Amino acid sequence: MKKTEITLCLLGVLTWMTACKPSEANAPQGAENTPVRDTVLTERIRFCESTYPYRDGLLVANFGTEALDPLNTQGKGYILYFEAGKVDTLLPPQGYLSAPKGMFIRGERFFVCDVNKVVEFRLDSLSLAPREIVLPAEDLFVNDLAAWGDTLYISVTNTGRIYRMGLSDPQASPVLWAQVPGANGMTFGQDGALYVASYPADGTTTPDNVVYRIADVSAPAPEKLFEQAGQYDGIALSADGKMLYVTSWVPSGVFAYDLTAGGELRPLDLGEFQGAADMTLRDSVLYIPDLPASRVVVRRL
Ligand SMILES: [Ca+2]
Repeated sequence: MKKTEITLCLLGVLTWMTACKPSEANAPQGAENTPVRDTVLTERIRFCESTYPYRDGLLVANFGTEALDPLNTQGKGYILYFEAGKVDTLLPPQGYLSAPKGMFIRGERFFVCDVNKVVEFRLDSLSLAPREIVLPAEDLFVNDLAAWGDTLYISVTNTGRIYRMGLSDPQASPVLWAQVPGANGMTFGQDGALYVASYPADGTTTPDNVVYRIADVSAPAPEKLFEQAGQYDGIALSADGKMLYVTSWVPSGVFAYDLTAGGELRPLDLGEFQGAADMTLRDSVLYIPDLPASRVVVRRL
């Protein structure tokens, strides 16, 4: 599929979702329908795909563009830092980022997924030009990052590829490691199993769009965790490793899955989302970016 076709497909889904969903302002206000009150971050946010814990606060990655285009190359992307009710700019728009997505920090190394590449900044010298780790041309939806030991894993949604790259060698290059349909959000369990959320880049959900578990990174064999298909994006595990949380665009919302008991996904009562993306779970608090709505919903579990 060509880049423009993928863009149009994704934006078609976004337009459809926006058109079909009641806005919050129009939602029924009866007592039984009163939405649960959460903290909602909006200040200086413009199309936020991703959140990441940093120091005592939260990083939020923004496209900064006029229109929502996850494959744009306008160079208006920027990273905000929220802490204790205040917002600062960690990385201003300087042309290095266009549609920043999944982030990862190891020491002073700060990695950000961006369209066809991973951009690596240094936290101790953020004004320096970053290193660009460019993936093959067909890998357009470079999406998320997760590490186990000294190995960084990089997901690509449209090709379903997961690359791995050594962190001990600062000049290492990504090597193809595994294939998971629609590979989007990733997180590691304490036992070293990798969980991968699947999102259909062409907008058409198939039975393959579930959450996968890769039990052994030394011999990757992705297995479906459950059968309930969706358009899954963000993924996180509870501190005790027993509960898995995923965001989904269609059906819309945030869902919990009990890894011990199995069974069905359970929707969390968080109100309406236009597109819940790369969330963070930290100290029993979920930070859920609503990408098209340019807001981050904060909910204590
Ligand atoms: Ca994502």
